[in-house]
Amino acid sequence: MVGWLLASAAAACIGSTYAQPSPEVQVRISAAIAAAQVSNSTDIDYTAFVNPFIGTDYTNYGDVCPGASVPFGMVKFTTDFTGYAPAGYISDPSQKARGMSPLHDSGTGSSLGTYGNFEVMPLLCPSGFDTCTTTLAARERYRKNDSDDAYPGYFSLTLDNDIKMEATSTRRAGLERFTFPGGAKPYFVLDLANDLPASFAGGTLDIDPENGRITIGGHYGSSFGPGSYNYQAFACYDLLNSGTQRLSEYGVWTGDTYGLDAKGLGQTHLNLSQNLIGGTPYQSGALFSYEGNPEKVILRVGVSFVSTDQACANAEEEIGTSSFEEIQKASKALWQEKLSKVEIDVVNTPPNVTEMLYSSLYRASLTPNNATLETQGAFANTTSFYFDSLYCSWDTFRTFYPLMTLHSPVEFAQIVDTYIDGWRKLGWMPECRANHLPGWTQGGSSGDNIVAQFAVNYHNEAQALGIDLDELYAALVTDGQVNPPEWNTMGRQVNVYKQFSYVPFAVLDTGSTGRQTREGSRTLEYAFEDFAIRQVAQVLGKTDDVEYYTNRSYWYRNVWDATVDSDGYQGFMQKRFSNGTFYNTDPVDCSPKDTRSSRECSLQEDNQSGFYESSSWEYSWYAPHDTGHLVELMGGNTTFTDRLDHFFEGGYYLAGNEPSFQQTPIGYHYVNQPWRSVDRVRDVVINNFNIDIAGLPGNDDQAAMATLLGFHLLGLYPVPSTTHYLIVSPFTPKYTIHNTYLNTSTTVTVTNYSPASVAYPIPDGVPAYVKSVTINGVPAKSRCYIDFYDTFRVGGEIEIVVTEDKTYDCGGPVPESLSMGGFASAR
Ligand SMILES: *[C@@H]1O[C@H](CO)[C@@H](O)[C@H](O)[C@H]1NC(C)=O
Ligand SMILES: *[C@@H]1O[C@H](CO)[C@@H](O)[C@H](O)[C@H]1NC(C)=O
Ligand SMILES: *[C@@H]1O[C@H](CO)[C@@H](O)[C@H](O)[C@H]1NC(C)=O
Ligand SMILES: *[C@@H]1O[C@H](CO)[C@@H](O)[C@H](O)[C@H]1NC(C)=O
Ligand SMILES: *[C@@H]1O[C@H](CO)[C@@H](O)[C@H](O)[C@H]1NC(C)=O
Ligand SMILES: *[C@@H]1O[C@H](CO)[C@@H](O)[C@H](O)[C@H]1NC(C)=O
Ligand SMILES: *[C@@H]1O[C@H](CO)[C@@H](O)[C@H](O)[C@H]1NC(C)=O
Ligand SMILES: *[C@@H]1O[C@H](CO)[C@@H](O)[C@H](O)[C@H]1NC(C)=O
Ligand SMILES: *[C@@H]1O[C@H](CO)[C@@H](O)[C@H](O)[C@H]1NC(C)=O
Ligand SMILES: *[C@@H]1O[C@H](CO)[C@@H](O)[C@H](O)[C@H]1NC(C)=O
Ligand SMILES: CC(=O)N[C@H]1CO[C@H](CO)[C@@H](O)[C@@H]1O
Repeated sequence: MVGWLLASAAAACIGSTYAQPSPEVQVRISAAIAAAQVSNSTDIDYTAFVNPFIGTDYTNYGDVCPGASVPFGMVKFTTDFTGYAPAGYISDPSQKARGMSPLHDSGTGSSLGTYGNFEVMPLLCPSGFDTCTTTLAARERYRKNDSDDAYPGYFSLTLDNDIKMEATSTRRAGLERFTFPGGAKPYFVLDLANDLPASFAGGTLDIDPENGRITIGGHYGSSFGPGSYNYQAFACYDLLNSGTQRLSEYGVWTGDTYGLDAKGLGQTHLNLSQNLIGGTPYQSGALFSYEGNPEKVILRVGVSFVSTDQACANAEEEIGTSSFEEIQKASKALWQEKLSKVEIDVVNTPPNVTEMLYSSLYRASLTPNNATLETQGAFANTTSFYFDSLYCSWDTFRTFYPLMTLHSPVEFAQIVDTYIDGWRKLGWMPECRANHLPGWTQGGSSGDNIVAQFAVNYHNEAQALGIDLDELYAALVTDGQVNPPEWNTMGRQVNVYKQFSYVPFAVLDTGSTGRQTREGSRTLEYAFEDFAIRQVAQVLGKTDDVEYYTNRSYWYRNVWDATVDSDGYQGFMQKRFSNGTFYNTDPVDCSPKDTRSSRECSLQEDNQSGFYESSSWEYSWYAPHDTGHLVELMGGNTTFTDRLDHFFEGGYYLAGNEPSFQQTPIGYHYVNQPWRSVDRVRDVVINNFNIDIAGLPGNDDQAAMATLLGFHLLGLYPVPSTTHYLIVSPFTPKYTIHNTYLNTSTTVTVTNYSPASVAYPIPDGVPAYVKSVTINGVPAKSRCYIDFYDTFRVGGEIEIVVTEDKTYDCGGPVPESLSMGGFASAR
């Protein structure tokens, strides 16, 4: 997903002499990798290889949150900045910090930002309480140059007045530590009425000076969904650090940008309703100071989506009287447990690959946010697991869940439970859940591909993992059959899809409402979602349904217009009227080569393009379950190969967004030329990813991008909703994936691996192309793909022999395609 309301980002004028984060971050990571390479120890601290700042830049919009979090933490402490900063933090040193806050998402493209509630900003108020700079504009400050720091479980930032802010966290709570320059009286402003999207819809704040506690909370608006939707959030700030700190003054304040700057010393209560006239955000909160000019101040923070009482209880339960160091150590241990599920041969892997891989694996467990027992609205008191920020399924079905499949079925099952519970409570599975609210649907019901991914790979364990497959299937069939009255946030426009066997353009729909755009891409996505239902029907032995949904999964063909020509290539996906006539648009529209920069390519209401956030050039490759037939539609193996080369070399590939993830770099596998995919994936990685702040080509999108890179580095590529993974060419000579639920460990060894192959182009004579694949001593039936059931499920050894010779084909079947007899039976 790209930020569809994205305004022009402020052109920052950055000198080369100063930047963020601190250069020490990379120095520390490089030293840790170098030390691990020398010691050759098996006892490796993988957290030391993680760079949380990758994707926090302000040119590629990675929108990554580098904040302190535990795996899948609800709390992610970071500093909120002015300007375009959807995750709160941005590394752009020309932006100003306005406070640190506990709630954030990571990688979302929402241009207004998401969360950022309950910000606290340390202040120096030399002339006393009434002169404190409480309002947003008055309190924002630059950072100290080259000083931001973060690693798993820890975040810190130092303001230009030398006040340092640090944070560490648990799932629903955390500690903030502030260090003041010697001798200054510490003041803090706490914000009630501001979050990143400026969506305050009313709330209250109470100061209990006796107990040194501030409870705060209210209602706020969706960051990527209907503006009329509100969610509730609460926090509990304990100010006394178990009695070691003494409050001096306290009170409340309100302000605006036009001169309102009122403070109420000694007042303890605010109760504000939504400001219905709109305009600039209403500003309000608490202000307090400490006795005795302590150099350090610690604030304990609990958050909840249920109540202030629960926010306080969460802090008591998860933090209690633990020290900053104790919480940080516990967080680090949780990260080590997640990161060590994938162990590589660090000694012989290029350091940048190690850093990219562990930073990607880190973000692959950073989101979605585990808000179990913190439910509201339709989900209040649910007995299911509950995850927030499924942001969005359209982004994550492709690589995020297929990676989780390899090593984390327990976590995967919990998230599948949250998808099924969405169907139970709201009628359809969630598509995009942002701030506990249904967000905008981008394609159709991509959650179908997520729960199907789980079902086909773990149906034997589903029951033990708490998933009822019959219920999972009922949820799928609802998505596939029941048209919601309004399909902008859930489900699909399945009534007209079923009537016409594609989603027609300009169709009379008398029974439901939604944004009638993206007819080409919606048809393609609905068809692949139908394949997901087909796959689960097959697991459950529902023969009639298998046939029915197999048929529907071929409907992608109904938007193929064989007459359209672009750059000499014939046949493109196009939108179509209900009478069958195609409505042709230029396949170049909405591609990087589109010369009309004002064209609206996302969720806007006009009908210029039939494709979502991409072009027909790109979407014409999209039939992941039936690529073999696509090859035929495009005119056969040679044309397909030429066309795929032209797609990349002619400038149509868009590394920064999801539609290009799928299929294209590995498309050559389907025409039996896997070595071409090896070259192309090297091209994609080397030219688009790196270890610096601009090291992602676009929004991380709840780690969709991170897991894409993870697969590329491991030399695998998933076919979603199946048990298959294509074999490409690992960037590391050896890795082991541990599945602690199945009690299996699988080691992939790349014989003849050369670090010189981590380059584009791969130099002549350097081995990188797959010559043979052996699974537990037995030659694999194909060099091009493996089945989860034969490999990572059972554990053991996979040997991949690579060669410099670009002549080896699949040596057996090419990856499967449904209409050519593929996916014929469930494993
Ligand atoms: C590292 O240790 C392994 C065995 O644990 C050994 O085979 C390998 O040669 C060692 N590598 C280096 C660079 O010392
Ligand atoms: C950061 O460095 C720049 C360039 O050297 C300088 O202009 C600026 O004042 C510095 N900012 C701070 C907060 O020290
Ligand atoms: C806030 O004020 C509203 C009415 O304006 C009242 O209904 C509500 O109970 C008050 N809430 C608190 C916590 O004081
Ligand atoms: C959830 O449980 C709480 C506490 O028992 C109760 O006050 C609330 O009404 C329940 N909410 C719903 C929607 O059932
Ligand atoms: C989510 O939180 C619940 C409640 O603490 C816990 O049982 C579950 O294991 C957590 N899941 C993940 C994936 O962190
Ligand atoms: C599936 O399509 C085939 C061929 O068009 C047709 O014969 C069959 O009746 C269809 N099956 C179902 C269940 O729709
Ligand atoms: C189908 O409908 C479109 C839009 O109304 C129209 O332009 C086109 O001529 C129609 N095609 C046929 C074959 O009637
Ligand atoms: C195209 O490639 C596929 C996969 O290798 C192969 O089965 C097929 O025979 C090829 N077609 C032609 C016309 O060469
Ligand atoms: C590693 O990444 C850094 C930072 O992006 C880059 O400058 C350097 O060239 C990379 N090194 C290699 C060997 O790719
Ligand atoms: C994995 O091992 C644990 C501990 O030995 C055991 O309790 C569990 O049943 C095993 N799980 C499987 C799927 O074999
Ligand atoms: C911008 C655009 O392409 N608008 C078209 C939408 O569809 C109607 C009906 O075909 C056209 O008349 C518009 O030009």
